[in-house]
Amino acid sequence: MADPVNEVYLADRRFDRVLIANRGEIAERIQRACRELGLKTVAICSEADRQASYGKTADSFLCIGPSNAAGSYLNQDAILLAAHLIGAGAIHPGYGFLSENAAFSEAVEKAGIAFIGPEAPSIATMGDKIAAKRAMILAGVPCVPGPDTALPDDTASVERIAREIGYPVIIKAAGGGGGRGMRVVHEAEQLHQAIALTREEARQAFGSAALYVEKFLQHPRHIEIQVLCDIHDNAVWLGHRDCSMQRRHQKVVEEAPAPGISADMIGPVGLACVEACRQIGYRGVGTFEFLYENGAFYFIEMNTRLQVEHPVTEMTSGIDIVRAQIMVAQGLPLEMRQDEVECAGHSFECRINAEDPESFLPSAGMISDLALPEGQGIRVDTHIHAGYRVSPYYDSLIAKLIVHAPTRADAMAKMREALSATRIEGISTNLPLLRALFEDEGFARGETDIHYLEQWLRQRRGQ
Ligand code: MV4
Repeated sequence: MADPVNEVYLADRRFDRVLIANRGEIAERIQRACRELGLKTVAICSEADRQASYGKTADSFLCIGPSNAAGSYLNQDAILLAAHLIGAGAIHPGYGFLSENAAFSEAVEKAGIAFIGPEAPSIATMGDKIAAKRAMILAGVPCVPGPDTALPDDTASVERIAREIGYPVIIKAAGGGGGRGMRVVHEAEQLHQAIALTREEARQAFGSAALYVEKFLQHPRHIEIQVLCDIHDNAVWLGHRDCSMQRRHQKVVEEAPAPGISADMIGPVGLACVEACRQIGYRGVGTFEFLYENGAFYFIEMNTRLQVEHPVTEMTSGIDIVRAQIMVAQGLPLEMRQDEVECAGHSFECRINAEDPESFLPSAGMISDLALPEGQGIRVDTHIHAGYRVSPYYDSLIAKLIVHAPTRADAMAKMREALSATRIEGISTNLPLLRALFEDEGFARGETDIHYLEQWLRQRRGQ
């Protein structure tokens, strides 16, 4: 490397021991990537996870707090203390917990430890959905119609803005995201009450009363673009995913690529995402979330973390996203250029949850017996085993079943086979629901939108 400044920066960010500030399947996934890179691993746990197998395979294992996440996986001081005690040079936050906490990213880096994720200002910008939208408009990323500024207070201006956009509109909290703090408004008469209610919720839940308004899209699909950026101004996008199959903002099935979206349609959007990353000096992995309706893409949010559904993109792109994420955190340059990224075949992921298939209530308890599928094009990311006790303290995801095949129809057939070879005894899971979904003809035709699964569940209950 010719640039001496970069050389220093590179040396500064190198590390040989990674603390994984997470649990469950993703703790195991990150550990695998660390080992492949020759890095030592530090696992942490709460009291509920003392028996977890990710603790046994790590080089160090510390219990840092009680079962409730606030005292353990969200306890920044305890995690930093653990990192100092064991001499970890980096912290990987996984997803959820502290992964999108700007203050944590900053505290970690201030402590001389590499945060395996973006710098605090990038996280903060994307956490403020108005600032995120403004950054995207500046970079040429297509956004949902509506101002990139907070709603003013005066009634007349608000009414004019909504009228200009055209009803229905959606009121969203700047501090919200992931489905929290939003309200649809169908006519002017409902506008002021909706704003008052959403503002109050936003104040309570996010500590900020800032709101913004957009055109409400009634039947969109949810399509994501995965990006990967180093600190040397290189950025690539790794194709797209369709995550429309959700219930109450919890994704159930994801796939890559999004069916029926041609390279011509999405190519310019992917390039705009990469351009946005360069403009804001983004580091690490990220996901641009879009709504897609009537042939057009509309940015809604950017996730600044590794996502649950990253495997479908790994299967189609052949790129180990977690390995790349750790390498860019070390200051290393990306190993691939955009013209070397080639996506092939089709991948599905099913999220297997410990929950009642009718009521969706979490199902805790001991897994008495377990059979997982194997074979060509089949991947299972999980932390469970026979004798494992599913804890009521954390989210109900217990395994991700991922398949890859040449075509979407082949991948669906492989998923049907993989689901039928999966047996989890002792607790309830959503396996029956997933099996039925992969028999659904509308889904097979790729005729889904963000409401499809909820409508399908209602119809199924009606029968
Ligand atoms: C929208 C929308 C329709 N129009 N914005 C929900 C989660 C958050 N990320 C944004 N969300 C939505 N924003 C406009 N202008 C519909 C949703 C939405 C949704 C989006 C993605 C996946 C599932 C969803 C379920 C309900 C509503």
